[in-house]
Formats: sequence, structure tokens, C-alpha cells
Amino acid sequence: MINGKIIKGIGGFYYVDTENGLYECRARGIFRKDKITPLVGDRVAISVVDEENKKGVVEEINKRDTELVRPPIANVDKALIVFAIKNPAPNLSLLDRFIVLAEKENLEIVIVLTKADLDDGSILQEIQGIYELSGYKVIPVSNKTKLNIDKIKDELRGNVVVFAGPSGVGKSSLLNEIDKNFKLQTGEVSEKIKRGKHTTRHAELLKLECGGMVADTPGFSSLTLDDIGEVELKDYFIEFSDFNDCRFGSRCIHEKEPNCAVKEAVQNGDIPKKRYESYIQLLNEIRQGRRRY
Ligand SMILES: Nc1nc2c(ncn2[C@@H]2O[C@H](COP(=O)(O)OP(=O)(O)OP(=O)(O)O)[C@@H](O)[C@H]2O)c(=O)[nH]1
Ligand SMILES: [Mg+2]
Ligand SMILES: [Zn+2]
Repeated sequence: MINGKIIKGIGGFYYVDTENGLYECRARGIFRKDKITPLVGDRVAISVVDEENKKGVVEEINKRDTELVRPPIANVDKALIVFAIKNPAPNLSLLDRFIVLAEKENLEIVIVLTKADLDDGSILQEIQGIYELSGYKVIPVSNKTKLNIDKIKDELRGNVVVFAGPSGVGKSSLLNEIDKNFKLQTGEVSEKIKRGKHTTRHAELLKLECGGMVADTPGFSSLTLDDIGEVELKDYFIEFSDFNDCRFGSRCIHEKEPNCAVKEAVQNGDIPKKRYESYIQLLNEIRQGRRRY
């Protein structure tokens, strides 16, 4: 058996990078029986079936350090959450959902706002204002003017990073700027509906010239928070943790309780109102989901 890492998965085949090269592998049937789906980023052991044609079988999957369902990827340590300031217009509810899922996995998060060249001076500032106040690093970039491409390189160097975000925001375009060895396919944004055309179809881990790895992933347009509990949600809004002297202490979910430090901070402008509203919306969604069972 040899060890390797799944760098791509297409139609039941897993492409495993090993010290002996790349192998096209099937997964053992046992994984399907156990409802385990191998993920891009998985550290695996494979047996070689045909050395000449580089074919093998995934025999074992190591325990994952981190795991995202959407985009499906394992063992990354950082997420660059990519949204465009325009074409397609940013959906902040979707951004907050992704942040929650990434916080749950304890990933380092950086928010990247693409197409800064299309800004008329207000959208960028507004979004940057909200998320910096929440405590996130926000980097505006442009693949047209090359604004801050070097800052993104700094974020990638030596790390294993996933690029995640809606279709058409420029994830693949940005990666092509970052490493000239990449020749990722990019697609137009539909003129009529201002949405991406889902050009990238599969998650793929790529080795960076500057060290580290980065995953380009397909865009997504919705996310549900299936595995997150009502009481747990507040932990993934990291800015709330600065305000912890609620009357009901850690039992406070910052909704209807009296003397809530978080609600007070929203009133004072120390927590962005948009983020708090987003929190309440997600809280209600989680409750409605629960009632269905
Ligand atoms: N004006 C402007 N357009 C950009 C920029 N970056 C990308 N684009 C355009 O946006 C479109 C979509 O780019 P892609 O890189 O394919 O987007 P993606 O996020 O990879 O999309 P999916 O693979 O579908 O998830 C292309 O037409 C790009 O030319 C930018 O910084 N400014
Ligand atoms: Mg793409
Ligand atoms: Zn509270």
C-alpha cells in the first residue's frame, strides 16, 4: 500500500497524488456501505492494481482534521470566502452561512471581495465595514487591475486553502492570476440574470509554486445549516464572544432575554446590525428545520 492524497474526484474515480505519481482509483465498496464518501483532500492509503496504467484502489481513509460538505473538501486549514461586489451581486446571507460552517470546522477565514474594479465606491466600503467590525480580514481584489493579488498570495503561501463562493465571482480567474502554471477554465457571467454559469464542475487541489496547496471549487448558490443546533449557532458568530456579560450568561441566545450584552452591543453599533439580523434569521431557520422531524 502507498499513501497519498485525493486531489480530484470525478464520476466515482479518485485521483490520488503519491510519491510514485498520480493514480486513478476506485474506492473500496465498504466505504459506500458505511456511508463514507471519499473527499478531495483526504489522506488515503491505496493499493496499486495496475502500475503501468497507474490504477489503484482506495483502501483506507485517514481521520479528517476538517471537513466541509459544501464545497466538499477535507483537511484544509483556511477558507478564502470569495464574493464579488457586483455581477453577481453579493448575497450576505449566503456569506454568513458559509462563515458559520467554516467557523464550526475551526478554519481560519479570510473574506475576498472580487471585481473591485466595478465598484462605484460604496458597496465595497459597506461590506468591508461590516465584516471588519465582526473581526474578519477582508481583502478587495481585482483580476482586471491586479489589485491585491500579492496579498492573496501571502494568504496562500505554505497553507492548504479552499476557495469557496458563488458561481461567477472569479475564483478560478483569481487562481490563474496567482500562479501562472494554472490554466483553469473560466466562464462568463450571464448578462441577463447576472449569475455565473457553474464553469468549475469539481473541486480540485492544486500545488502552488509558492508552497502549499489550494482548492478551486464549484460555485454554490444556497447553503443549509443542517447539522447546527439552535444553542450552538451563537458560537459561530465570533463577534458575540466579546460581549459575554448577559444576565443569563452562556445560556443566553441573545434573542428575547432581558439584559443581553449582545443586543446592547448591536444598539451601540459595536456589533453590525446586519450580522445580528442574519443570526436571528438563521436561528429561526434552524428551529423550523427541527420542527419537521
Ligand atoms: N470586472 C471583473 N471581472 C472579473 C474579475 N474576475 C473575474 N471576472 C470575470 O468573471 C467571470 C467569472 O469568472 P470565473 O473565474 O469563471 O468565476 P468562478 O468563481 O470560478 O465561477 P464558477 O467556476 O462557476 O464557480 C469571468 O467572465 C471573468 O472574466 C474581476 O476582478 N473584475
Ligand atoms: Mg471556477
Ligand atoms: Zn445575550
